[in-house]
Amino acid sequence: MKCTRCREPAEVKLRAHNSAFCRSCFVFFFQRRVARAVEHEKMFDRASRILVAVSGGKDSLALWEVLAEEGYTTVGFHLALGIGGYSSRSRERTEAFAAKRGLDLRVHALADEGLGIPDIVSATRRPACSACGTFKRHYFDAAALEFGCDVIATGHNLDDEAARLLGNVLHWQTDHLARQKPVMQPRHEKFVRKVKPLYLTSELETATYSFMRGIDYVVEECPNAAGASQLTYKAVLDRLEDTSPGTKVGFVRDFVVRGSAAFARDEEGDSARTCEGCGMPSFGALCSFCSLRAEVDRKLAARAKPAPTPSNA
Ligand code: Q46
Ligand code: ZN
Repeated sequence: MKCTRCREPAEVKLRAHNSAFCRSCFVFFFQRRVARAVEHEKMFDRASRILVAVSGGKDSLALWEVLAEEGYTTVGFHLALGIGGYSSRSRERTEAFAAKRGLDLRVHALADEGLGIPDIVSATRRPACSACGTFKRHYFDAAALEFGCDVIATGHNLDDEAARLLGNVLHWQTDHLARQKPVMQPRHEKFVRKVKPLYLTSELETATYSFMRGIDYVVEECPNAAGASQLTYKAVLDRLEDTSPGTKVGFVRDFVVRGSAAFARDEEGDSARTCEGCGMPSFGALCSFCSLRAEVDRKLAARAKPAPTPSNA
């Protein structure tokens, strides 16, 4: 197997692109693919200050490395979720990655407030990923504002986007389909644009890039990911990809190019109020983050109340 670009022996075969690459040509291919997504979708430019949401996994660390090497101004932001050993290892890897490359990393640890994801789940009985999503959205938005960033970049890859799209289509979640874009424009002056530069880059490609570049990332999945329907959708898509390479990239790219406009909606008036708790934009008196925190506080307080003593009457 020869490299499609330079004819040297290839190390990786990408069936979806009908190509094979040696190490240096793969790195070139990967970086160019990310750069093209950024330019084509007008995600940001050289003047932008980019908040890169880094989890410690391969996708977000690979993204951060590519953007930093391309000369973009980046600030890494890691939200430590307080999910036991998984979160400690994720934080360690992220901090080591940033230190080794001299990159600017800011960390916010939920456990410092005594409110990790498991505490929220045990207080409210909400699904972990729903609580986690609410917290991530809030802290990413707040961090962009605090650190003067004008765009938030996340490491969602092609496999994530294809699985999400399949789930949204299977349940005809038209609101979610309207929001499934590689670039989400802000709906309030305190919000910034959200972008996914890896939306056409597969998990296999980010894993290969991370391996070739010696990125030491957290391999284990979050314990709460097990059983998530996303994993089932990914497995189905893997089977389709296996028999018909290029299915995932076609599914996601063609949805963005041809399908998403059908679900576009007028978003004016969304988040028009200011949250009385945190000052961020909200639909009601409290944003969803502050409502969730209030619910946790209420339930913990109720739990802490001494049980009523039986009366003698
Ligand atoms: S970190 Fe959070 Fe994921 Fe863990 S609790 Fe669910 S959403 S699975 S990307
Ligand atoms: Zn709030």
